[in-house]
Amino acid sequence: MTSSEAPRRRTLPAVLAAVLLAAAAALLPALPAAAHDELVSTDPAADAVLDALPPQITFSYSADVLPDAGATVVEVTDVSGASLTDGAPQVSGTDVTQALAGTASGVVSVKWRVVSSDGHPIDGEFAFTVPAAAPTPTATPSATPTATATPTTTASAAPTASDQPTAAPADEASAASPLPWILLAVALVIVAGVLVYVFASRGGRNTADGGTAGR
Ligand SMILES: [Cu+2]
Repeated sequence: MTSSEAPRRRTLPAVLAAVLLAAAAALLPALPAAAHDELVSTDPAADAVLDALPPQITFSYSADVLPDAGATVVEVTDVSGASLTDGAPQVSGTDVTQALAGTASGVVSVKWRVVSSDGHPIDGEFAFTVPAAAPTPTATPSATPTATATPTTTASAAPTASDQPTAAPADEASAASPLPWILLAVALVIVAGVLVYVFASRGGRNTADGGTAGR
């Protein structure tokens, strides 16, 4: 909002801008001559991944928001669109708190609207994620004996297996384990390459789109 207002104001003649400002000051005498407020942070933060639905969402703004009833609207919905809010949002100074109720898994969408201290409504939305309930751990985690299972012994261990009474589990483990590790290593290399590419390309044009910077 601030970013869309500033260029327009610059294009207007100075006299017209002064007249508009005077008219606005006359129409809104009680309000301080301030700029838009901005949403500074939220808890949980946007795109956060949580273990469970939090009991509440807190929005922190750059200035006091209008505490009038109905001025603040918060909608919190799960993937199916069901509302997760519990009661009305509470305004306290620069903070708005919305209690939540129910359970959710997946993406939780948050839409908010407040009236900032200069009388202008501002709004926005974000989302966070509540993963599906983790499956209950049924089996004990990998009860393989932690003997010295050197993978090289499997090739020549056929004739004299005197030191290994149970050779079958060791063979299965050593035969199954290398492939996932190789795939993981390849994936890590690919991810690292992509990250290097992204950061390198972003560094060249970071002034082009600073939209998320807040100005
Ligand atoms: Cu404003």
